[in-house]
Amino acid sequence: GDSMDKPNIVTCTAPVNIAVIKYWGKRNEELILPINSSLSVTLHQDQLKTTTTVATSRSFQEDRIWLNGKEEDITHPRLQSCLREIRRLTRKRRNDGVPCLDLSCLSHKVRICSVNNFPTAAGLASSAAGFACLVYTLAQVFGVEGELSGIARQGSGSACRSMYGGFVQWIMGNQDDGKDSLAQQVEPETHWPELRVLVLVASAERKPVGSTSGMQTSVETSCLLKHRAESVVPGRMAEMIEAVQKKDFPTFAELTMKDSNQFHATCLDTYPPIFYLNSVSHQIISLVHRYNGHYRDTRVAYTFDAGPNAVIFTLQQHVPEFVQVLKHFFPPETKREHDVIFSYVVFKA
Ligand code: 2P0
Repeated sequence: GDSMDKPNIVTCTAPVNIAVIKYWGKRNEELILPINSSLSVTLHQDQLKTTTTVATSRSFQEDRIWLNGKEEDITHPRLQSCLREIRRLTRKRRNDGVPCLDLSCLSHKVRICSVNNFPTAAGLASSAAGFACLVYTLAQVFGVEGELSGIARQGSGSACRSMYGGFVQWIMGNQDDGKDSLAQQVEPETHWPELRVLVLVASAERKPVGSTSGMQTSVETSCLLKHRAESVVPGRMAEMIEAVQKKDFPTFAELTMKDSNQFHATCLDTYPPIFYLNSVSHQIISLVHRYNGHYRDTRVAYTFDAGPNAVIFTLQQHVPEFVQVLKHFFPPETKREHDVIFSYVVFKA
């Protein structure tokens, strides 16, 4: 066709984030508004990440999406929310007189291709990187800038935190319209260069209960979750932010482990109960406490999301020794039923 039919193509990547104060439970399902604030560490780019390419062209008849090479249903309500909100913002910016590259592209349909470099739905926060990347890439294509975490949040709650690097809080907000439920950087990625993140893959199988339905059941049935959201997390957020700002590893580590444990306790308090940890997860928890106890110092912390994989936080100087300890207790050649630890990967925060 003529030059007007040339597609406009943009590719971006977004990294996974690991929550140290966990998000679990919504007060509004449609807008994805949480019952508590949360805080996470965004991994370094080029580690665990999603890569998304968006193309727009006058010649495309409809919006379409492919995830890891397979075409998926574009009518998914959360996808539709993100597309609608980006197009709304584009229109609004343009009506405000902000110059743009191509006025005609607003009516254009999009084709989206997204790939993860890690297993999807194994509790490795694939939806967080995925929706963050989708929203960011769409914004690039349509030429919109500024606050986008409120849109990413409507794709998947935890995705709003992957819109920023470093240490990021998702402030729950208190408005009914969700306009104040946004992510905010607490410290940039350069803040704590000695911090390391190890991902221990305990199982790459798909998790039994998805986060969205799991947290819904927890909100309906767990009084521990209500207590946590109202009386524990507000104080813990303040302590965690202070620990991050001071680079106080023992406090950061202790809060991280306590918050992971309380999240999994709320899963057990859910009825019917939800089990995300397996025997390997429990062994890792014991090992970390024995290791720290040996030194009478909190040198290593664990955290677990909606799956059995452990994420370990430590400082650079302790990585070689702790990896040796892991190799000793979980030799790679050992065959275990379904919970084989098959990789230790060291990441920079
Ligand atoms: C977190 N998780 O803060 C917590 C810890 C899992 C355990 O955010 O329904 O996939 O899309 O908003 O974001 C997983 O929840 O759920 C999650 P939706 P999401 O990282």
